Amino acid sequence: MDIVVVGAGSLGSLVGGLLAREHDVTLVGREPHVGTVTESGLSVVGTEEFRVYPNAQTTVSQGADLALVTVKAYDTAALAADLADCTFDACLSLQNGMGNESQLAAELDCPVLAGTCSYGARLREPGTVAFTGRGEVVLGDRDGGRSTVADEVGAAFRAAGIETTVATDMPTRLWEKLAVNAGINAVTALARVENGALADSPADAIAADAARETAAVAREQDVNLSDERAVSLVERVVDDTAANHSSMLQDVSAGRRTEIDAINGYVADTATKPVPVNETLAALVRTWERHREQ
Ligand code: KPL
Repeated sequence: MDIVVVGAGSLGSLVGGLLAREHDVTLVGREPHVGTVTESGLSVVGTEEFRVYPNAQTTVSQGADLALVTVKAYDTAALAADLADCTFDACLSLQNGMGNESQLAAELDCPVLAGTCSYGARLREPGTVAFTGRGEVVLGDRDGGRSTVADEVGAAFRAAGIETTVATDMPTRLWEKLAVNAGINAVTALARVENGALADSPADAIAADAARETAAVAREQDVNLSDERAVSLVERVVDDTAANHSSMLQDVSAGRRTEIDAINGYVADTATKPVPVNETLAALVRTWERHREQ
């Protein structure tokens, strides 16, 4: 399969690198990462170690069988407009936050699949991505139900050795993933700790409360997500990705904008009842973001 990975940051580089073992992959990212990959290949270190030689470029200039989107949620709308000029057979969003798929589908003339990914990754230096935790990719039709395209993309991921489930209940899965990110990302970013530090820590109750509030908002949207399931998913991901720096911690450490608006901010904005833990986490991270800009 011919795959363009748009957003070769930590996760995009890891998933793109794994896919490149089996498929023709083009990574679209920023310099100096792109230049280093072009010159010396992409080195994956940690949980599995290997080097692959995908194409790498800074803009999307061609179509492909699959556009795999891993950009930050706040870049989705602009990217969707850029992708509209290329022809893809399918598009898969493996991004944090809600609403990415509908923004892509509004511009693209191909099926847009929804996906979640709990693999842990960190861009260590240009050309090198650390594989910090084996997780799972779950993908499927964004509105739920069976889809041949999702089966084909799932088979392509599995052929590359990526743990992949094709699901028929993606709307629920996206809320589950939102609960995990709402519980883990802001807390680890504010405390400046890796995911595993949340286990049995003074902050694990904050993470659990953020996940419970997210489950309550999901139920307001007619999504069947219990408090218990939301909390147990947070605990499982904390365990599975213990050595990982969450994407928000990576953003804060690098002085970059975060995805707070699409995670705790989204929960707070969508809730019809108070969600004080998500509101507090969103306010703290937004305060950091504003301070960083001054
Ligand atoms: O999605 C993640 C993220 O960091 O954004 C988790 C699953 C929490 C892994 O770190």
